[in-house]
Amino acid sequence: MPTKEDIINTVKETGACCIPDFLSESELQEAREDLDKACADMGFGDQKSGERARLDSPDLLSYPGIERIFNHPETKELAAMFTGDEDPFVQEVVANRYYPPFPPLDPHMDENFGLVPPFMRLTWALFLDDTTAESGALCYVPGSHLRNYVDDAEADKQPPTDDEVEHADYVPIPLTAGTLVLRASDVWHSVKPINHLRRYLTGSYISRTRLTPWFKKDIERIITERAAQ
Ligand SMILES: O=C(O)CCC(=O)C(=O)O
Repeated sequence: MPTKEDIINTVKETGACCIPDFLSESELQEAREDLDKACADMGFGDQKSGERARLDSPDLLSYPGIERIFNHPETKELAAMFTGDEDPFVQEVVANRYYPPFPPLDPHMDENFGLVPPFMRLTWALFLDDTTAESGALCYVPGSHLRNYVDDAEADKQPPTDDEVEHADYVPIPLTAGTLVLRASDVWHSVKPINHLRRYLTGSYISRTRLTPWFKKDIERIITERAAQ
């Protein structure tokens, strides 16, 4: 059983780490039921094959089976260890439901070169369905997040090229339902073609104390929007 320190070291070194069986069977079932309710309530009641429902709203927290996962003490503790911030900010509150068949997601990164200082932001995803290496696996390039950090010791470090990101060696992460995947938010990733129902909840935690001006503004915007809801 890896310790929390082992888990965080793995995320820092490789960009990702899986924690299987993060939820009990009953928690998993409640999360699935609540995600289906949220999809119906938020306009995806008649989702069709080949469509992706992406819900991006703090309203998801009003569903107890979903809220439990976003406020899970262990994820919070891991995020605090990763960011070095006692109380990192919950930046994203998102749920996804893909109805198969759905095409692969091309290799990409969520954060451009230099946007995120090292280990400032942790993304987690709690998967509600099994994925295999052939169907629906999230893939990543171990160590690629390190390419995205500006490094004072390497003044002429260049951003990765589109070609590098497209042709890197992507490793699939097959997993069972109930697995939590932690990833450095800027690790390069892609998704294999999806041939089965694929649902997950995902969020990100960002350090409050090491924010760059861009993120400071973005977080002020999120706080204002949430207060108005
Ligand atoms: O569905 C996933 O696992 C990843 C989705 C993704 O990379 C994206 O929406 O940018």
